[in-house]
Amino acid sequence: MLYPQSNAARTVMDLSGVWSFRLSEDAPWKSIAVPASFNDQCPDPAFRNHVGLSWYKTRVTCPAVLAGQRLVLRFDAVAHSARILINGREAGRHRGGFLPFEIDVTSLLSPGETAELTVECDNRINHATLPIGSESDSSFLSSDNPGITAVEAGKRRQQEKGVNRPAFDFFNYTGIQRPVRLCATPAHYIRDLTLVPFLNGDVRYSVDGEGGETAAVEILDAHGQTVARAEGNEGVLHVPSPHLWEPWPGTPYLYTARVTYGPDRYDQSFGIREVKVEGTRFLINGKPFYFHGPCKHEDSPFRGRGMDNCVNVTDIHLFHWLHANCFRTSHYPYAEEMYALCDREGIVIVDETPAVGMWADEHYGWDLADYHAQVLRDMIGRDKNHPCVVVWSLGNEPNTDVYPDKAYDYWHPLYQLAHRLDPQNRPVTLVGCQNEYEKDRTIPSMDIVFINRYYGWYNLSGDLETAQYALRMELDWWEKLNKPVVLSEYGADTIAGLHGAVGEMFTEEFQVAFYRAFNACLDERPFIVGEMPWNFADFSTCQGPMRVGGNRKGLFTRDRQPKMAAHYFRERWDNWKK
Ligand code: GCB
Repeated sequence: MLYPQSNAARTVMDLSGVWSFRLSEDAPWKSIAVPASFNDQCPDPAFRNHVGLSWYKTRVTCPAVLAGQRLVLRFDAVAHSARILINGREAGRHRGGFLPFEIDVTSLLSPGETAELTVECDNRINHATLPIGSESDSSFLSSDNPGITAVEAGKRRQQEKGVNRPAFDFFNYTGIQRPVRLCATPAHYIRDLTLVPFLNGDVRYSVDGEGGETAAVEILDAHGQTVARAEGNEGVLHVPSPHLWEPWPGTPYLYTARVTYGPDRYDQSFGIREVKVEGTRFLINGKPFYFHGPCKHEDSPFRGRGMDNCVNVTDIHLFHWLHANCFRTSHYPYAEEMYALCDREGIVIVDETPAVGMWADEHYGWDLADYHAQVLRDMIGRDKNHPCVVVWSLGNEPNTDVYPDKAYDYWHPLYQLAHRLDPQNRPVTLVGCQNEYEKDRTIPSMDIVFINRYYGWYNLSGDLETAQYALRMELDWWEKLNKPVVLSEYGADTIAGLHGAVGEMFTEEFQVAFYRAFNACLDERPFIVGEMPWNFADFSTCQGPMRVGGNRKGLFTRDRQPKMAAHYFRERWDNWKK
């Protein structure tokens, strides 16, 4: 799906602002900022912990000058599902909280008039949503388990109250978390555009349009000079002496493909680069690439998971400060603005679906595969033209070792589908959790292996010498696979300002010692092509005995101040060469 654009042929009206909001149909309307998660905007546990439906309302005036145009409402993301009403009448629905959807409102919004727009959100998570949540599970109340303890009775009460536990370790922020726009295009319009660049300067393109027009495509260089031109809805353009898109510290050179399609026009920026796995190496433009950068979350004070360009830009400048070159969109596709920013800043992205929390053995029996395939289709469809995206991640830490064959039968078709869907055929991975890796068939079957490991933290806690012993033993096993391997998560919760000369768990000294111990093992092994500390910044989670005001594994605090480990990585990654 194309990102909204205002240009000579198209108009975009941003509907961001203060809307009205309520958590139940009989509650009074309150002010709410859009886009942002609603959870932290009001000092009320009912907002923070809300489970179920909620309603947003605003008024939209469609300018009279848009008469005769095709009009769509474009929602970049509403978590986790949405029903859209115009003047009280349902105009569309969408399932899933991290990808955009459009609703054609040409016949519902009259140019020159004002309409009421209502968005009904549902933030419940269960075994049929991505990410996964625990829905009412009354198995512990079954007749063969008559001895209900006080705790079990308490759990039953929680279910009656509608507590909805995430099966994942980040706060279930929800609402209209990304921009909403009214977009106008001519009636004959460009629906989609696909670009496949090659290092020799060839760019294969195809234009999907409505209206039977013939497309004309021009490629402009970074100065706006036309360097190639073609007619037809598909073909190959040639850019002479191409400048390549190189990840930081190289130059992330961007071209623009300018498409004219009858009355419509669209400018798509893109980069010329190639990505490939060869033996144990990961190559960008034929050169070995070493992933070094922390994983992220979309998470910041007040906004929750709300899209904010200021937060994104600050984070990417901090990535430069760290000399980092990548991140994974753990654990869901991020807002489109972030990918555009990384295209221009040369930061590489591993793009992940929201398939997280699939650790229960039974999930392979759930009817999730079709929906998961749809999410993968929508994510690749949205992000395929971004040069910064170099790997697709099918999901995070599913259970793949307890029923290895069932797991493989679930994930392998998705792996094949990702390859079929991606016109640039990027490498595909699935991020593996600490498990019985020798039994697992799925993670080793990926193009590039991503593994999350917490030796010395969740296990062998505090004993970094033994953690190294265990990690080395495991890496000996992965070495035999002859594939590139990335340590895609490793880290230790650290309370900023907590120090100790001996450096025990939770101190800033321990966090540094933990990373030193792991990195010493990674540095010994050429098949390790990446280190991705968990996490860039502290982030909000649901409450629990293992979380002190959220997950504290950040190199930075939640308000983006560096801990000692950030300084450690900044030094390690300066002029980084493995
Ligand atoms: C993991 C998960 C991540 C958690 C992290 C942790 O393996 O992938 O979502 O936040 O561990 O800190 O426990």
